[in-house]
Amino acid sequence: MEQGQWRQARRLVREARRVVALTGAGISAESGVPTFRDAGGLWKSHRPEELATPEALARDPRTVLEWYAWRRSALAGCRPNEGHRALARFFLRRGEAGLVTQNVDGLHTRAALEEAGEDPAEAALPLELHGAVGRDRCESCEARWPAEPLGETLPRCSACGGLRRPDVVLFGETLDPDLLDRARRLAERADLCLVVGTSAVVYPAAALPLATRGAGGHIVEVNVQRTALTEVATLALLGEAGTVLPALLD
Ligand code: BJW
Ligand code: ZN
Repeated sequence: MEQGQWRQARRLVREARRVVALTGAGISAESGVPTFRDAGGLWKSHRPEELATPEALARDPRTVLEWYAWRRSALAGCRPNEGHRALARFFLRRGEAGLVTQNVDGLHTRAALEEAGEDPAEAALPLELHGAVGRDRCESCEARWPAEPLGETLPRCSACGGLRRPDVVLFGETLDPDLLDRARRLAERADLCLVVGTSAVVYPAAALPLATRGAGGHIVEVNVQRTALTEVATLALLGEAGTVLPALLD
């Protein structure tokens, strides 16, 4: 990567009064979590565009729940990497909330807990726009539980009998309006939006960096390849998040 680009990126980080970061599956790739749309990504071998929809869940709940059970077991061996850690340290140090993620793997939260010790400032905890695969929720009421292994029969809500399902946002489902509101406000107020490891094609998350830019702020992208957002970014740093983020933020 060019020296000049690095200098400029570091200056943007140093001089920004408010920073927001939007992350996607790419930041967890180096932890061994498959991405969605790259070669070898989840989308290819498992057709999640068919599985990750409310229609699939209604039609064939067992298959969808088994797919998530497989995802959970694959995640069990994964740990946060240097990219998650660098972001956690950065926001802890600045004492401001700013981390927004599309990921459901919980690795940002684990990195924040590990970097901050016993009592992490709320600042470093991410807004998880698409939910968390480690939680279940009732399809019909507000009940939520830690995820449990799948048994012989479909899991049901003890309060209302509704289907117990992963607490994630499927295609065509709406995001939690409060979370989305908070993320939008962060993006609008930030003078720098750091966009890490996302193809930036899934809305409304993909619109957040544009909100920063629309309000006069900068976008700095970190990705191993160009994306839908590269054209409108002030800077695009090509490289792996686990290498680029510590160099940029520490
Ligand atoms: C690295 C790397 C390394 C690799 N270092 N980088 C407006 C316009 C058009 C359509 C819509 C719209 N508004 C809403 C829609 C419909 C839809 C949508 O956006 N569709 C588009 C695909 C066109 N959106 C929705 O349905 C959302 N709901 C909603 O808006 O409700 C209201 C509404 C409904 C319908 C119509 C209109 C309004 C909900 C979206 C929920 C997304 N859910 C999923 C699954 C979550 C649960 C699960 O995990 O199973 O979320 S889909 C999947 O995509 C997952 C991800 O969070 C999300 C984003 O993917 P991400 O993170 O970008 O991953 P990849 O694989 O795409 O990219 C990885 C990147 O990393 C690549 O660029 C690599 O190069 C890079 N990389 N290694 C750095 N080491
Ligand atoms: Zn219920």
